Amino acid sequence: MALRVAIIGAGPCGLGILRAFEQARREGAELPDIVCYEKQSDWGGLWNYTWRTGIDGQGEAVHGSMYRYLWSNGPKECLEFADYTFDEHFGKPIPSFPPREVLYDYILGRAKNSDIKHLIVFDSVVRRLAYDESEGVFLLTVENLAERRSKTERFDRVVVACGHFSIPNVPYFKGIERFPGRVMHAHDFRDAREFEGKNVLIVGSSYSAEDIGLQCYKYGAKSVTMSYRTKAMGFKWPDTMREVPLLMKLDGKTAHFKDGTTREVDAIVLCTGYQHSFPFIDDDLRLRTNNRLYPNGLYKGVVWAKNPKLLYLGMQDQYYTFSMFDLEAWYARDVIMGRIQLPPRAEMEADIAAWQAKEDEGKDCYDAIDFQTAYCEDLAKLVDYPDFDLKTTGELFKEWEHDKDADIVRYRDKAFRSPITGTMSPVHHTPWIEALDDSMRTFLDQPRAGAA
Ligand code: FAD
Ligand code: NA7
Repeated sequence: MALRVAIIGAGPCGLGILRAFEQARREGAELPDIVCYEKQSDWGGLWNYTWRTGIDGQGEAVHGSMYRYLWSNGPKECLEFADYTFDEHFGKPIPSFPPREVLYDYILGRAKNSDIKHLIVFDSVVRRLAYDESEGVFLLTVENLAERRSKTERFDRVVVACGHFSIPNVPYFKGIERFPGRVMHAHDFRDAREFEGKNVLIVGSSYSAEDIGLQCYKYGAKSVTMSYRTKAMGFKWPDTMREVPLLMKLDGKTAHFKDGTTREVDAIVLCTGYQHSFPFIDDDLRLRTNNRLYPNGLYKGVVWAKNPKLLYLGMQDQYYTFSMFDLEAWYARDVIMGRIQLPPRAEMEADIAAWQAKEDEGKDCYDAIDFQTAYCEDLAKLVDYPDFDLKTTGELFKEWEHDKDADIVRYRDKAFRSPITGTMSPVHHTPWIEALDDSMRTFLDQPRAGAA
């Protein structure tokens, strides 16, 4: 009897492994029985924008953390699918930093180009993942949200692709409960225009802080103060943006910082990261990790070493995204199909420890980029995902980091060459800071070079 495989989530990772199976099918392989459960009514994961916050239309926690006017925060040349290029999808070169809608269109373009949608059961949330030792199978309880009915099914293999940027980490700051203005986490941030004319306080010093801070600046905030715990981002911010040490307490509208300075603020956005929180997974199967490049307990960043019939995708902190998810998906597929044999558990655990020790040696973002490039290269050697030049991709990431250091407001105006197709991107027709309209139509309406 064919193996039964469940995939949880139809975001980029879930769609990646469905594509990997589809590729094997096209080449004549016999596939396991596959079903993908997706709690939302549509595919695309975080890229499927929602205006909702808090609870969704089905009474479930809103998955979406993306916001209006979100543009790719890294060059698209660093995330391109090696088996479905931007040129193939758009039929012409497009600029390097597309807005969300454009990347969503690209992700869906590949998905539609594959015969996979019939494998996805939408409006179906996985409520419990357990393992039955006696029979050696997983018990997966899924609730169909439209019918409000649950069922428990047996699966031989399970792939967890539910993402890890949806459950906010929300620290407490003294006095915040009496703050007379808007307080939200980045997960609930949707529209920067809400902060036009306001003095905004951002807590955090990573990607969300950087981008939401810039969004607020771009859409007219009066000032943006960014408070860091460990280290300032250190970019050359515009005059109305600045970084300060950690927020200590709030006294009415007055924010007090660790260096003794204060600032009057009208609104607070906590850009304090997300939790790898999977309450629906039983304790012995549940990934417990902080947001790092090599998560705990996952051999090759994918296989749950304690029970290798369980696989996780996309659980890393991410420089690489779609192409890394694909490499993981191809690897997971081959493990499931028995094309790759795994070593004994002790060997897998030693390998994880060695990678994590290497990660811990890293000093800065350049080391982190090299580390994730090496991780991708390690997977690429093991699978038949189309070859692409990971060294060059890593170098592009470093160039992008330098661009951000040079000008954090203008780094998105640069153009990169695709390591996959060799295509040089055009420079976008409007500098990002002036491009208030993020629609796909406007973005793609690129005058031809030399046109008046
Ligand atoms: P997700 O996209 O989160 O998809 C997971 C899917 O699983 C969802 O559809 C969800 O509904 C479903 N699901 C969850 N729980 C269950 C359950 N119990 N049962 C059934 N279904 C479930 N990456 C980039 O490359 N470029 C960017 O510019 C970029 N910007 C980002 C901005 C923000 C604000 C955030 C939060 C992330 C950003 N990312 C960006 C990174 C992003 O993590 C990846 O691009 C990608 O979306 C991760 O894919 P995923 O499939 O792992 O998870
Ligand atoms: P990250 O990258 O996990 O960063 C979380 C940030 O939050 C980081 O700067 C942390 O500071 C800070 N943090 C966490 N807890 C606290 C407390 N208690 N006080 C102050 N600051 C805190 O999450 P992001 O949301 O920025 O990025 C996640 C994804 O979203 C990313 O892939 C993007 O593409 C979009 P630390 O440095 O640990 O001191």
